[in-house]
Amino acid sequence: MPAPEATRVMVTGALGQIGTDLVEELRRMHGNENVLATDIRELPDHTGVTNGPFELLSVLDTDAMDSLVKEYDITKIFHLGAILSVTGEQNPKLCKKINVGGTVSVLETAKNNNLQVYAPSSIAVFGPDTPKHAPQITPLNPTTTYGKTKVTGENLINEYWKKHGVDARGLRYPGLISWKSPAGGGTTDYAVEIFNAALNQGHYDCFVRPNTKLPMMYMDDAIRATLDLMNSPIKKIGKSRAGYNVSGLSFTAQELVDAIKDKVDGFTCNFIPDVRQNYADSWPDSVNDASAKKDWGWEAEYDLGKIVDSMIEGLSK
Ligand code: AKB
Repeated sequence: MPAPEATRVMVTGALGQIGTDLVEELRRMHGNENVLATDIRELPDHTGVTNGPFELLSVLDTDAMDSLVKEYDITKIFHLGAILSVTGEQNPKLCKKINVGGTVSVLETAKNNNLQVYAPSSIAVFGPDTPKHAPQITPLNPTTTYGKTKVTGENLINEYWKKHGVDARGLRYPGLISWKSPAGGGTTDYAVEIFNAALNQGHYDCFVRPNTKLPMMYMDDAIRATLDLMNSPIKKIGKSRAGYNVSGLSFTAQELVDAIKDKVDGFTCNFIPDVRQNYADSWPDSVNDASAKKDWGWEAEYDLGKIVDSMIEGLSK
């Protein structure tokens, strides 16, 4: 029997919040030299991503992407390079260009080189008409430009799968909470910033109202969900391949503040909602992830108490 093909992975947007954690885990699984980290930004000295190959890459440069895939003999791409909701509302043209153009680049490269692709979606695909406990299948009418680009991304994945047989998959990520790399440009960033502020200043000005409730997930769960989805046999991947709902937990901003106050003496928080409140209000409180559970066995592990302990421990290192 021929030896199974080695897995060699390319990650776009590798220096971002998800990329930093995902590259570390992929390198642990496949060996440092088999995971090519790429980003539009120069590699700083102080990141874990320095322990293996790194190349500068714009996700819009399909030719350069194709060359790197051939040079490093890549078998799958994790496409994390994207503009998030807040930056997307500030610069809608750039958001459409990077998010839609980048996904097309990756899918074209995958089609031409027979690669598997992971391209994440988001809870931002939902809009104000979505039930507050968001079903897997429901009309997608987001109000943010970012959300619209994520709907387009899901449609592109389905199109490349049906027309060209490209095995592309995605999750609708909730707000992600992690300590290794800062979040940036997103609405759910308050759930990360608050920990840094609590430990460094003892105070946080939160930009959403205390009763704002959103779907959230700890990064360790998100990385596990990503890899479980990608490693599942193709026969287990159903109609939701482009954007599986995955639930972690849901909490209000006030519940998060209270949980941190229990662990950080003297922590205070003011609520000063700004325009980001509108984006949060357009998203559901929680998601129904029955399809992910049924198709490939998804189950979250982190509750709020475990997240708070883990964030405080990680940031205190
Ligand atoms: C954002 O807030 O823009 C992202 C997301 C929910 O996709 N974290």
